[in-house]
Amino acid sequence: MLNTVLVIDDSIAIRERIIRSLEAFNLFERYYEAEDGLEGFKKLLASPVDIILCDLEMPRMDGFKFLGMLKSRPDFQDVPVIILTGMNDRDLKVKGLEQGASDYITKPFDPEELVARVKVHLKIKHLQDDLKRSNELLLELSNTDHLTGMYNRRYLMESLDKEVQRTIRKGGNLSLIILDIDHFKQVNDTYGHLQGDIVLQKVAVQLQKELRSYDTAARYGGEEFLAVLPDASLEEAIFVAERIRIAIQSLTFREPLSALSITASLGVATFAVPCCSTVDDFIKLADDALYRAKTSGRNRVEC
Ligand code: GH3
Ligand code: MG
Ligand code: MG
Ligand code: MG
Repeated sequence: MLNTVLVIDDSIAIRERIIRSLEAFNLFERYYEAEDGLEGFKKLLASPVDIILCDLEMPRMDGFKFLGMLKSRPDFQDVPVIILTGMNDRDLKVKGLEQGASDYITKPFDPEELVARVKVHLKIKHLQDDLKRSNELLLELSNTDHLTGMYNRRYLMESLDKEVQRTIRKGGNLSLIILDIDHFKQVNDTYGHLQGDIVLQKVAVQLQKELRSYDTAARYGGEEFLAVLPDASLEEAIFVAERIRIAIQSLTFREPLSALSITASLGVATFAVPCCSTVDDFIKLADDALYRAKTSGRNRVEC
């Protein structure tokens, strides 16, 4: 196992006894020691650990202050702390648990009990870590379009809503580009759906290349993409849209698509009260512009 532990106690003898007990069971790859809470916190900042064993009464920073500091930091909140208390410190044990300690060990301690308790809390810690990772992955998946790896509509709507609220509060520019590939059905009809997917992936990559790092692009629907451009005026957004249009028109493909060339129509809108006051109004504005681009010949930008 690759666990690491931090042992905080002002008594060198106790620290050594604890570490010797743990070493006998090969639970840890690395042991860190500190003589009080302050030194412990410094060590922790330099090297995060999987579990902490912490004395209560220590000079400078005692165990309670250490616990308070640790539990107020989101990055250390989940690290289990086992407090080391004297035989008759019932109130201290309770206070320690109330302040976020996971467990306590009574001094003088029994090595086997110490190891057994440490094992339990390491197991819980690792389950918690797994759960956190799964949640992060799930969140990422729920925001991602599977075909292109771009953000999906769900994420985009959330992020556009935030941008709209920010613009209403603070003013400034906010622009939107909707892109729809022209006659895409023909691509599928001619080359098949799988080749159509490859075209969508390539458009996605190209679109993201033409945007700035703080713009958000997403796959909005089948062959429709949307880009949110914070701090971009209508003129600037039209400029970007035109650049995207040319980049799409210039795309080349490998066999069996080497004869294919595609174009896209783009609608651009800028958020401005009172023309629009909600996300839906804003998208409708860009969508109307897209419709005009389609009806006036395709492969063009309208606003
Ligand atoms: P227009 O120029 O008016 O936009 O014509 P179009 O053919 O692009 O528009 P239409 O809405 O008629 O067709 C869109 C096509 O996009 C139909 C649908 O099968 C295809 N499509 C939607 N999602 C996907 C996908 O994930 N993969 C592939 N390969 N095709 C898709
Ligand atoms: Mg002490
Ligand atoms: Mg469409
Ligand atoms: Mg289309």
